[in-house]
Amino acid sequence: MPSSTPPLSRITVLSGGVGGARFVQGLLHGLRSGAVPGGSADTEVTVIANTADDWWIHGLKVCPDLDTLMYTLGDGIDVERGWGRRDETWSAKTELEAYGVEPTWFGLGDRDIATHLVRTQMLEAGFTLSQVTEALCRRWQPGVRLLPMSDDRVETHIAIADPDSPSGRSVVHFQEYWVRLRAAVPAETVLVVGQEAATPAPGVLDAIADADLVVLPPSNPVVSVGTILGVPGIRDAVHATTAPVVGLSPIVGDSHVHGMAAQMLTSIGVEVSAGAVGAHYGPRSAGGVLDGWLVDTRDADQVPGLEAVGLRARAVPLMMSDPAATAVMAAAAAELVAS
Ligand code: FO1
Repeated sequence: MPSSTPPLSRITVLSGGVGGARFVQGLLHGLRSGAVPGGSADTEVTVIANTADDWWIHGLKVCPDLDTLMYTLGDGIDVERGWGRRDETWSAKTELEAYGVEPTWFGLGDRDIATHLVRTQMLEAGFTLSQVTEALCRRWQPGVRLLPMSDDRVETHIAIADPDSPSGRSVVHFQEYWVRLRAAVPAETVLVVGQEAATPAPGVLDAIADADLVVLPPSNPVVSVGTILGVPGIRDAVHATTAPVVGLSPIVGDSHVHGMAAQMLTSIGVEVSAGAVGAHYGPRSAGGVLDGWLVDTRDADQVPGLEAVGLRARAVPLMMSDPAATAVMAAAAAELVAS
């Protein structure tokens, strides 16, 4: 490790669900194995999670990205699905269907329901989402400090063309767009309800200001990282932090690796390419939030264009096939902005 490598005592990651969770898992693997220059097993990792996917369903508050991070890092996740619990059963879901209770297209597993019952009871008792998350993590021990982006209610809704509606459009909750519609229809507009009135959760702004490194993992740049940055005060904090800020492209080639980043980028008029997402986040020298941007080796031709707009850029393999491969990505991200 070159002696010039600054120590990484505190790393802060702004994360969505599946992609972000896989990245953080690899980052922790890299820190523990000494693969991340300047980092170690003692490095404190704070994850600021997107909560705009959250949804009240069957009277329960479901927080998909918080739970995917908590279950993945706490080793309770169903790896195939990328959400919900391993060894899950679906008796409650089957009974709800027998009662004809909608939506039947969104399934809560029996084990997962316990998490939502605890969370809903605590919220109704007056605890904040931050306090609930801290309590749930006492069981799961994710190995990071897991913070919701805000304790206020923020929910992403999607406007879609709807020939059956008099206005020709209808608005659906993000979960309906993603789960029932499978993001198969164009998203005309992304509406993040409650975002303007939201405030960063306790500890969020300090975690950004006090970090030695801030990372934007390969989560959805619009409805995951974008919704976190959109909480008033957070984008400014990332722009202003003394820590270097580095991101990893969720787009490889001409599409996303997982999820629906392509549809979301198109809906906000951003080209679906690794370079365009880096430019969308923008270099801090031009008012953006990034110092460095990693693209996949297949997009190496986009590195010069990124450097031309003021970003440090490098092409490395970005397939998070396992924690060891992801650890190499995390190390490359730290190295890119270390000097
Ligand atoms: N995704 C699905 O495709 N089908 C489901 O029935 C479903 C249920 C579900 C329940 C709890 C939870 O935390 C996540 C769930 N998800 C489901 C995934 C969820 O839509 C995504 O994890 C995020 O919202 C998008 O990143």
